[in-house]
Amino acid sequence: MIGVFDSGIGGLTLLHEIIEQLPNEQYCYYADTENVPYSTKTEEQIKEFVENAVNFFLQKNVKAIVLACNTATNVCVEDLRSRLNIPIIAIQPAVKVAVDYDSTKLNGARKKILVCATPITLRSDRFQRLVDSLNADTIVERMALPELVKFAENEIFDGPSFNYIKETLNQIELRKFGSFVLGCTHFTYFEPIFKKLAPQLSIFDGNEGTARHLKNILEKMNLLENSQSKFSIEYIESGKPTVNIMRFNRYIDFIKTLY
Ligand code: DGN
Repeated sequence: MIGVFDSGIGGLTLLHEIIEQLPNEQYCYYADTENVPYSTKTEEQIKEFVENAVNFFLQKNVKAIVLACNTATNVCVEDLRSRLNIPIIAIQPAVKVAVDYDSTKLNGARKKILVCATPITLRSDRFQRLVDSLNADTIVERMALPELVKFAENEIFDGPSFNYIKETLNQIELRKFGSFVLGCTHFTYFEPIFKKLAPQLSIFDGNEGTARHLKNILEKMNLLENSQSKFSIEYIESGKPTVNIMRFNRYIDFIKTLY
């Protein structure tokens, strides 16, 4: 079994991509519904929330844990990797993919990259290290869109969320940018709105790369499930004795419309 964690339903966008690449596995998706959104929490609190999920996964004897939450990656991944002896695969903003795209597709005419993520991700040391590791001439700008997490959790995918993104993008000179990086798994739900408001920009998220990384690691460790009959998904919501499966299925159906 593979444990997939997010503060809420954002990580379902990554789970969907993982299932595309690894269709035979058993999954346990843990949404920390009781504590979402993480933007209003301290790092200490987030560490505690992630620890609860990790302990839950360990009791289930998972073979790998996926942090499908950029915020959790930035706060916890190093500590988890130093303590646990199963693979911890962690999503992070796909800045490098955007840089590679810019340098090949834009014929060297390098433009700025706009990274949209939670305030915690954008101000984290880990994200700063990622930016520092890029070519010095790459310009990365940050934009926090914390309200999008709430819109996503409430299944508000147009109207108020459209206006919120539009008003925020209106405050910047979009023509200076070559691409958006959606550095929060909740933001992938709004990709069609970003596309509509800025059709000239390329959009990247970390889902495809993270799923590929998970596949490579499991392959190397000889831990891939080959038998088709084994596929299953279990959903867990913190603080809730029963899970609203219909709600999860609605998100999964919506994610399918994004691709
Ligand atoms: N989905 C999470 C992320 O990728 O950062 C964060 C959501 C939140 O709780 N703020």
